[in-house]
Amino acid sequence: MTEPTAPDPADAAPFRAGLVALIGRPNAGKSTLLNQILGSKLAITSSKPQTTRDRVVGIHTDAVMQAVLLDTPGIHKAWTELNKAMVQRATDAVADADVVCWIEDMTLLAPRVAQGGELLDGAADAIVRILEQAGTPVILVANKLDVVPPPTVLPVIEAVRQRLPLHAAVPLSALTGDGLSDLLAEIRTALPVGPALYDADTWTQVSERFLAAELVREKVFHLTEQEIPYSTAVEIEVFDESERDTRGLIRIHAAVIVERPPQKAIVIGRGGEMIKRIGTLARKDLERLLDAKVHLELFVKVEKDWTKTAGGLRRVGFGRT
Ligand SMILES: Nc1nc2c(ncn2[C@@H]2O[C@H](COP(=O)(O)OP(=O)(O)OP(=O)(O)O)[C@@H](O)[C@H]2O)c(=O)[nH]1
Ligand SMILES: [Mg+2]
Repeated sequence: MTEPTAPDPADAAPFRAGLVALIGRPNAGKSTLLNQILGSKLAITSSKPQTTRDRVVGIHTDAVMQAVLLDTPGIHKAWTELNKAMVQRATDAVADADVVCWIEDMTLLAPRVAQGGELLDGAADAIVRILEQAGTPVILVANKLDVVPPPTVLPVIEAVRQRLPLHAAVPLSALTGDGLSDLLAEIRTALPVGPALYDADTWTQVSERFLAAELVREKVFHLTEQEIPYSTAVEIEVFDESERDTRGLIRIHAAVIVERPPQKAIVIGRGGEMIKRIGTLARKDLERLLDAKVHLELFVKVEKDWTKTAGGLRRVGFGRT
């Protein structure tokens, strides 16, 4: 006869680790959710769609799991080479992941219940097809619950369940963090049992150079209109840390790349006013993030029609993170 033994807490909660892809339509709140989970600003966000262009990796580690989170560009109909590359990034992330969080914007879908129309639109349908093909377990994240009455969300979740088997559905607000602990608990149950993939204090895989370029690009998204944000890339040409230890100073030179000369004039602004605002805001964020003083020099250059060809994407450094 075997003696009963006290349950080992480690058995009750075996450590789990794996890859979690955050996918969804543009503007759904994927990057906001990543930042909320990490408790730090890693991914740039804006009220304009198609802000994220490449995948951004953030790592959440707690006592019971390590979730390696992949933020991805929004899934949309893609015409230019840049847009095709963006959607491909998201599709690849789904294939690589142990679990997918499909972030949906309830401010878009929930009002359709009252209108009696189709709950799932073409964008949701495109996402369902990608998920079906990959066969990765899916958690539906019904986002922006701070501004949508919770009862209106249930029919949307039901409609999704009828199209696609779900591991779980979690209503939350990525902006306020309300509901986040439920999501983390569901993510954990979908991850394989296994050891951490990264040190517990590693929180991202992206380089400081990439973060610097992204923060400058975010300010262009916030401060310019129409096609300008979508025609802009940022390349870091100098990232000089030689005085980081002695004076706490980092010198950064970045090129803001646009597609056509009139766009260059707009990004520079009258008397250089626009590029100055972009630089000032980006420098403040960078100093916080890098915990150093930052000397940021920006200049604007034209790389004709860079979004439209594969060669153009390479010339602006797209995909080098
Ligand atoms: N009210 C509210 N707004 C949110 C919430 N989550 C995100 N937003 C806003 O939605 C907008 C888009 O957020 P992002 O996180 O940039 O969206 P994304 O899905 O990463 O967008 P792309 O990178 O363009 O695909 C921003 O203005 C956010 O502040 C939320 O829970 N509530
Ligand atoms: Mg994003």
